[in-house]
Amino acid sequence: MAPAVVYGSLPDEVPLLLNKNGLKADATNRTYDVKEDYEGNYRFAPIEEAQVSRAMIKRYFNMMYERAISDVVIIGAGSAGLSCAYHLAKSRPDLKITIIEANVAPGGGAWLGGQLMTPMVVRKPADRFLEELGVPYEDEGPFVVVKHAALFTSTVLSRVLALPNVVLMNATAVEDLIVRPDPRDPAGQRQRVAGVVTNWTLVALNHDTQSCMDPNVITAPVIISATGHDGPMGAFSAKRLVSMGLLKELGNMRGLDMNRAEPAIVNGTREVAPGLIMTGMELSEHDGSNRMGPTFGAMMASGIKAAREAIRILET
Ligand code: 48N
Repeated sequence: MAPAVVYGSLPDEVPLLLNKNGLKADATNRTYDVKEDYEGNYRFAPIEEAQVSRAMIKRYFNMMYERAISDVVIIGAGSAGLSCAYHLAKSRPDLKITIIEANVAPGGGAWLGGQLMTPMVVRKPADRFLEELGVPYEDEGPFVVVKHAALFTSTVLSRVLALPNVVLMNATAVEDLIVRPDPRDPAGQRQRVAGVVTNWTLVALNHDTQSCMDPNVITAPVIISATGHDGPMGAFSAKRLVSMGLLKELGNMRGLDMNRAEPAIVNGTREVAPGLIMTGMELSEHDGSNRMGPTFGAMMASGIKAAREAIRILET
């Protein structure tokens, strides 16, 4: 039996290999004195506390280093942002897709249906996305009902996180946009969004209490903003476009009208500024379209359209 790790001596950096599931395997093939015993003698493999720190630090900061240059950044991991990430990552597995989510918990407003009730209504034909994800629902004719909104959100989130070309940085806020002269404009007059400025969310929310907490940056040729219409940072990019002079004024979301709101959001999903695509309810603030209330099909379809727009831009 190979010796267990002697307490107080960190094992050398173990070369990591990909195993059949794409997970990292301990290349030394050591065996440990472990026992899955629920009768009172459960034994774990030994560990040094610093090994846990190193396992996290190495992966997270390697990821930050590698994703400082991404192909697509998606701001916001709500139903639109996650639907976009799923469709984009599946369609273009070559793209490095980085999701920035301000909350610790991704998912945005899609953990519940309406008024804290749990069922989620999705109008046809957006039920096709539920089929693709394998989310069960009840068919009510013109719409379907997922028994709990969290069933959709947890499913799309898990599918997105399992895709090898997607990384999620949650508890991380986009607190500005990188803008530079658009290289596609021979006159050199047009501005292009070329990345995001980030900080830990708790830092971004506390700039008034501490100075000099400067941000980090991630550059990418395409940014997709899906920051919603409410919440502490809702409609972030739409508001920033106005304050930096790239948008004359906010359209401001109109009253509730499901039949007008959902097609307006999906059909209006587009590149609202060079390099910046907008999707989901943030678009209602940008354009002044109606809100739809507790029906989520437009978020899914808008996210898919945003992914298709990103591919179009990257391929031109
Ligand atoms: O769920 P949301 O808010 O936004 P969408 O557009 O994905 O879905 C909207 C949908 O839930 C509705 O509002 C429904 C359909 N109701 C309509 C109605 O009429 O009321 O997700 C946005 C995500 C959130 O998780 C935020 O935390 C995040 O974006 N976020 C940010 N993340 C990083 N940096 C930021 N600056 C930022 N701002 C928001």
